[in-house]
Amino acid sequence: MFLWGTATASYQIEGAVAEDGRGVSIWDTFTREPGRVRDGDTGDVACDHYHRWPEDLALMSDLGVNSYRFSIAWPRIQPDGRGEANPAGLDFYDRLTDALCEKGIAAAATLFHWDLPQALEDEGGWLNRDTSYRFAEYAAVVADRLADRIPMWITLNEPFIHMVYGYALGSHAPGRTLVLDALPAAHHQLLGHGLAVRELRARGAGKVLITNNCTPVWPASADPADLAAADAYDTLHNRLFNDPVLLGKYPDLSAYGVSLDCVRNGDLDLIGAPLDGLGVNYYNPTRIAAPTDEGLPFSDAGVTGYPVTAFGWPVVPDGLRELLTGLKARYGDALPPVYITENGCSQPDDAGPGETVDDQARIAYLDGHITAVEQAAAEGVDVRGYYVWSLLDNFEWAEGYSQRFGLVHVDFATGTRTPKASYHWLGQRIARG
Ligand code: GBH
Repeated sequence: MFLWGTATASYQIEGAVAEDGRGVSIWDTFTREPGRVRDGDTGDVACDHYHRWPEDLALMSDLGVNSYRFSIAWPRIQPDGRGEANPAGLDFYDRLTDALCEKGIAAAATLFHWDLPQALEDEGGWLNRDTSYRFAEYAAVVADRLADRIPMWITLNEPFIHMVYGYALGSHAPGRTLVLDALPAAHHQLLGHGLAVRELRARGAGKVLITNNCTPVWPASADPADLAAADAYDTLHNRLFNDPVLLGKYPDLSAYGVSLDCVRNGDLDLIGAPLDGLGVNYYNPTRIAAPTDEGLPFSDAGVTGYPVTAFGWPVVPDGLRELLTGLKARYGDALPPVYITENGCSQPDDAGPGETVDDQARIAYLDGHITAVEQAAAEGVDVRGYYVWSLLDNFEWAEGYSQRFGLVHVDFATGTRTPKASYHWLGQRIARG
């Protein structure tokens, strides 16, 4: 059965950051530092999903999705990132899971969508190899409680973005600016993934995946310098995360003046353990040119000539077909079934009070990308699910509440949810199959 779903993430929707024993996450810290997030927004209340989740489940049930991708907040389970589980934290996800089962919506739980316990960041976060072991321990605690009822597990969300924005450029928590020295954060996340897979398997968890954000890389021209730069970008963005999990080895990075000397014997055996699927988040392609400064082996030339979302991201539905057929061409039989675990766009909230947001640009975006998935399937790619980012307007990281990705409008002053035109459109699209 093809999975139609909506996706969310804990810090972006839950709020209730100080309730029921939840510990502090790096995003609690980051959002309190002046100048980090637009308008000083925080996830303290967000969509208040922690209290309003029954309403959100009813919205999904009415929409007609058969799966829901959400993430579990590590600091709710282990407030300091280690040791004894906090029962109230586990209880929250237990209730949510039971309610999903009752509604016949298959849970797809992401274990890490960027809200690391601050106590672990204080010891180096993902730059510290110990965090990988802590992550596996956390995965085991969650699986002990929920593996019998959650059919799909996603270890990490977009380790590339977490490394680049969190550790290389500093625009996300924990706000470090290490540039290429951030690379250990890639390996330690992937090692954490591999160690967690072992714990999940030992507890009979159903399907186990990782979600990577992938982008087709377009060279800016046929100039050899642009081609080489595009290859470098493809290696660092896509292959650095897909090769180790699908092929059990890292791509050769020696040409880029970086090395992964934190890799130890046996790590890649863990990281390369077979998966039941690859989660792919797709937003847009990337156009790359030769480097313009000394720091990086490429520069971003920008995709032009397409419509853009409110965020300014180019809208290229065929890029998703290109990405999927490209993955099949590159990995062949080593590519497991693919699930599009995120796809969607931001659009301004242009409705007056009480009006339905008539988000025609979002409808066109979703329609085009769903068609691209169908085309990739017709070209031989085994795609088994499509999750819209996102169910609700939510806390959009460094952009705060200024970028709205929801199928459902959220009034952040009152918490009121109102389905947008795209919600109604998607319901009909799902019903059509
Ligand atoms: C996802 O990250 C996250 O998983 C999710 O939490 C988040 O809310 C959602 O996307 C929306 O942001 O080529 O300059 O136009 C997505 C990571 C990074 C993908 C920036 C698109 C486009 C930049 N994104 N990228 S550009």
